[in-house]
Amino acid sequence: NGFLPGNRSPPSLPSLPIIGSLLSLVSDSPPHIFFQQLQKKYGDIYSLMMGSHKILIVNNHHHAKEVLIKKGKIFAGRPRTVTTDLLTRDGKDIAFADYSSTWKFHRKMVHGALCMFGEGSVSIEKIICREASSMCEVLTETQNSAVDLAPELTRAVTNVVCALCFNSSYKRGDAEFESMLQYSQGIVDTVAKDSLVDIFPWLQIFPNKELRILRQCVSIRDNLLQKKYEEHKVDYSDNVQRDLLDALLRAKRSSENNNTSSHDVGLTEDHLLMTVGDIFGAGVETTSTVLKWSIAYLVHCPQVQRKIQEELDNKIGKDRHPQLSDRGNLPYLEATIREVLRIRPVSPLLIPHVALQDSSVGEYSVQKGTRVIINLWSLHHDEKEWKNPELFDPGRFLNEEGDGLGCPSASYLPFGAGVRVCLGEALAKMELFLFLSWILQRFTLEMPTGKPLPDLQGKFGVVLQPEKYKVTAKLRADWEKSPLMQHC
Ligand code: HEM
Ligand code: PLO
Repeated sequence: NGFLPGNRSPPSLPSLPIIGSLLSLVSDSPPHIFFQQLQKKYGDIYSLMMGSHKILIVNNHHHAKEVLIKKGKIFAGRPRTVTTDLLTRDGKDIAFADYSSTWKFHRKMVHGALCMFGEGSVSIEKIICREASSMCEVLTETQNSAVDLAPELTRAVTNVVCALCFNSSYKRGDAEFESMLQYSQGIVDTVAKDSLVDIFPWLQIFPNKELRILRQCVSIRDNLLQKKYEEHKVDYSDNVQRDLLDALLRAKRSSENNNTSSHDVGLTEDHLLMTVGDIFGAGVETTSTVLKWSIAYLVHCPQVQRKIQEELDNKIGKDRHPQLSDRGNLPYLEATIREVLRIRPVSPLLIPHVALQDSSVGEYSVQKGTRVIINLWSLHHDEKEWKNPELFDPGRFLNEEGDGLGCPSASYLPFGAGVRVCLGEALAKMELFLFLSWILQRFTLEMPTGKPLPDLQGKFGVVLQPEKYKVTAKLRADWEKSPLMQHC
């Protein structure tokens, strides 16, 4: 009967033969907003066809948690698409790789390598603070002029992940860094957008501008990764592990010494390059995007900025730098970071999941092979869960007394959850906390006179990025006198 879980089909959009319910033909809104709007007509959970693929769209947190956590393993697959196959040599990475023992192995290795930095002599905290300090120096130089902070924020974030992956860093104006910025933007603009080629792979035989850009950018990226790989092979030693690439090389060598074929465990050169490429790419694009959103909201809401600065002045003062151990003492800053991740999630549709066997979500049956899209945008803007969801209000993450953090809603999953949860969550949170606290302790960010406020809509892609904007960073009162300025 219709009341048992899992034996009814979900409501579905009418679909035309061959093209399915092709979205770009029916809506001007970006997909996360269009899928949210469709709830009014079809309910929280509905299905549609993209070409020949059946897609289930999930718009509420109960169903999202059933997919990601309760039935996490069943829904741990990833679809293969033309663009992600190009980026990852047919899914030899982590994020776009289907569920397999190789994927599991690489996830574990990366996790281990990231943990190593917690204990090592050069801790992640030291690396981040080094970059924060260098960023503040640059901001001091460009003081009071209208600047696009994006390149400097991105360089800081890149250098952190560069230290972790390759034990290297970039100076200002470095040609390799400039080329990385370019190819990476090209990839963000073209990959995993459910473009027509992903729906109709046969369209690849026609000239296609986006695909040409993607191929070009991927080839430049691959050269960079190959170069780092060759350099590491030359300097490799079993006794020292400098970074993630060394950890991967060690695993590869030890499997070869044990006479297991690197193909069996997925430790081919392709796998190593694609794994480190994922961490490098994710490390650069996600955190820098959140920093750009944070600053855009801070110049929109000067009262939020002032409150963070008051908290920093009271808890840290002007004689020392913020450090990770201050995190528990700065709830308003922490609440602000949480609110930015709510209102503008980096990855508003996560990465699509795939049902690895026949299953169900809520009362609806789901066939093996169905692609499941969790609309994080709907979860984070659900009016039943959040008061005025479009309002930027860090206060909603504080407890009733306003002196600590609270948990306003369970409809909040900025990093996903379950077996496919983000691998960089801890790293990203450390970076966001340290970079923002270092900047705001010293500077006030403002709109240059006469310039419009940053646009807050965002460009949809594999990450939701803000449009470019300029701000001025003004040194706060009394800062010239601070002993910290001497290091700067
Ligand atoms: C996956 C969010 C930073 C590495 C994801 C997913 C989300 C996410 C939503 C998809 C989960 C799913 O498909 O169910 C974020 C946010 C970040 C961030 C909001 C910054 C604030 C990072 C960083 C790294 C990273 C810094 C690298 C160190 C990854 C990887 C995956 C992933 C490798 C794929 C996991 C898998 O498929 O098994 N992230 N991420 N992320 N993230 Fe992050
Ligand atoms: C960003 C552009 C890089 O050049 C390549 C790259 C690798 C990993 C991707 C990342 C891009 C975008 C953000 C992704 C990340 C893996 C996990 C992360 C998709 C495409 C998120 C937020 O899910």
